[in-house]
Amino acid sequence: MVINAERLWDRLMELGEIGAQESGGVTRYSFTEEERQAKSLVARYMSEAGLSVHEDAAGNLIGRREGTDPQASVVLTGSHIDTVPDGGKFDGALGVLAAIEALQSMEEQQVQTVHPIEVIAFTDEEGSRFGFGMIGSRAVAGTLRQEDLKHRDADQISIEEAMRAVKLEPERLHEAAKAPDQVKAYVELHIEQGKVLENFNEPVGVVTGIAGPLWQQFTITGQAGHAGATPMNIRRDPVQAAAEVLNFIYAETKKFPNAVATVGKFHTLPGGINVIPSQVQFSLDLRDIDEADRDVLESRIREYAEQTCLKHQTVLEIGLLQRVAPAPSAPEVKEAIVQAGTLAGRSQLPELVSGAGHDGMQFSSKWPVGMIFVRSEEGISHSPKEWSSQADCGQGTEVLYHTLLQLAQGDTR
Ligand code: HGY
Ligand code: MN
Ligand code: MN
Repeated sequence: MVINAERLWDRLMELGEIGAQESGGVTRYSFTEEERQAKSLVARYMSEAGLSVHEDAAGNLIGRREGTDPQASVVLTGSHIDTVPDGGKFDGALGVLAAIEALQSMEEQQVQTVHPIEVIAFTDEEGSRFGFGMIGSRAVAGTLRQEDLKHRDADQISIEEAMRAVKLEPERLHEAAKAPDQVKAYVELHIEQGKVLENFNEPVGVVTGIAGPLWQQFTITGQAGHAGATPMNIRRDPVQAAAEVLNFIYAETKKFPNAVATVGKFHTLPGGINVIPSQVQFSLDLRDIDEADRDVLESRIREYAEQTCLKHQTVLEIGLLQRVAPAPSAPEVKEAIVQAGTLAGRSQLPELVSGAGHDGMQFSSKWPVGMIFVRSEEGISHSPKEWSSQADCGQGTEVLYHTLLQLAQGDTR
């Protein structure tokens, strides 16, 4: 192996201890003490790999390895080290640590590349804290707007306030943006988070495209009342309306071959056992690799929800949290990954779509993007049970090493 799989594994396990939960899962939200500890550990790994390390105006942690041509555009790689609540040790973390491992191995083997290579731990990819994600990669893409920083967490702290609390200056966000001609390509290694590779009995795969997530907040307002004294036929019960809307969402989504719908948050107010709720709020995460299909599904859901809430004499509001377009992989990056697979001893890398969203989606309209997937055991992710084997992580990192060499026009002299 051209990379040190044991070193990578030890770092994965060490990073996984920061934000560890009793469940065995990991919770590391952006702009928190857990994230600060994780970033200083990863910065140490970057230094050990011989990289120059800095944090940009959006809080992205960046390790850079120079190439022989100081004028050459940069090859980007990396992922994120923030997590979902009670998530796993591999989602995001593997992509950052594998990239550091690949660059450290190049350094130890005195391999030179023409293009510089940067590994980035992007700020807040998940969106778990504020309901708005990919903050760091949007900043690098130059698409993060000041108004995006108004999203608030459960304690009503805005992204802007949270950034200032960790000494970031949101008014300087534009400094994190990279112009398209500054970047040659972006490649990310990530766990698959599904069962395709396991079904193929393959440790590593190449991604053909990333499904686009649409996140919405539904609020249905009715009339609070006495659970015992209010006959069913005069209630204006928002939960009854929501139940019919949810059933429609699941049934309608199944009519589209690649669409998925998830209601991850569901909250009733005032929340008394014997009180007909005055209001219900729920989130909708709607995804498809085909944007036209997602648009049709979105409008059917909206129409049905409007009719249903009217029928129940309740008031509907649908708030947009984030809308990310599906992102196709660039042929030249996909080809580099397939070639790298051959060099890593895996000549026929299986191809698959990413159902999960990733930072690379923010770049696909600006510079070539591609992804390498590592098998997830039982396809489980966003869970303490998330797991990939040391061997699979090593294999994936080997493919990343060769991919970076090809993209950065390195030679293994
Ligand atoms: O939600 C996602 O697809 C990713 O885990 N952020
Ligand atoms: Mn995730
Ligand atoms: Mn991820």
